[in-house]
Amino acid sequence: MKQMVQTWRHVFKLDPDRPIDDQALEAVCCSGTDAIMVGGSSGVTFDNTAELLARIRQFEIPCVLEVSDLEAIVPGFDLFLIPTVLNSSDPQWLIGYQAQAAEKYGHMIPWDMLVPEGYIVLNPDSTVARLTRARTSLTGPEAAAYAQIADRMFQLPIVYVEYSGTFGDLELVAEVRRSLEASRLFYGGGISDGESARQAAAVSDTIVVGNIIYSNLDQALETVAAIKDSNVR
Ligand code: 1GP
Repeated sequence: MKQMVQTWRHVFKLDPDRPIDDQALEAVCCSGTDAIMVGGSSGVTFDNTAELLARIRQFEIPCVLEVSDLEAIVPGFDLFLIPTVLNSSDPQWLIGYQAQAAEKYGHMIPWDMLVPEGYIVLNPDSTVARLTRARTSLTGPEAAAYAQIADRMFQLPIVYVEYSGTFGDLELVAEVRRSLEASRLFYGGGISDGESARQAAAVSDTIVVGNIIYSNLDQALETVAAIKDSNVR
C-alpha cells in the first residue's frame, strides 16, 4: 500500500475547511489524477475531514490524509502522510507533535500505513510558513542540503518542496531534485494551468495541485491532462 506513492505523478489536495460542491468533487475525483490528498493548514477538524472522506469514497480513487492536527485524525483513509517540517525553527514541527501523537495514540497507530514527508516550506506569506515558523529564505544549496539529510540520513520516502499559494523557484526545485537519491520529490505551490503543471513536473516526481481547484476548476483539470500528455519523468 505504501508503495503507491512511488507511482503518483499528479495529486489533487482538497482542504476540508473549504466548500466544494458535488459536481466539482466528482470532476476532481474522476479527472485521472493519481490520488486525492486531504489536508489543510487551518480549520481542519474531525468532522469536516470525516465528511469530505465520505464524499470522496463514492469514487474509486486512492485517498490519503495528510495529518496536520491531532484532533482530526480520521480512520478509513488509504494512507496517512505525516509531515515533518525540516526548515522549521520550532522543534515542535520537526518531531514534537509527532511524539505527542505517539504518546497519545501509540497503541492504536497503524504504523504500516504511515508515510513520512520531509517538508521544505518556502513561501514566507503562506499560512504553513507562518504557523511552522519556517526559515523560508533558503538558497538552492541550503534547500538541497536539507533534502540530502532527509534522503540519506532520515531516509524519508518523500521530500516535499512547498510553495503553497505561489509558484516556486524551479531552479531551486531542480537543485533539490539533483540532491536526492531515493526520496521522491513532491512539488506543490501555485500550479494554475497546464503549462505551470508541465514546468513543475519537469523538475519533480509528483506535483500537488490545491488552490486552483477552488478558483478555476477547468484550469485545475487541465493540470492532469498536461501531466498525462507529457513523458517527463
Ligand atoms: C498546498 O502544495 C499544495 O499544500 C498545493 O499548493 O494550493 O498553491 O496549489 P497550491
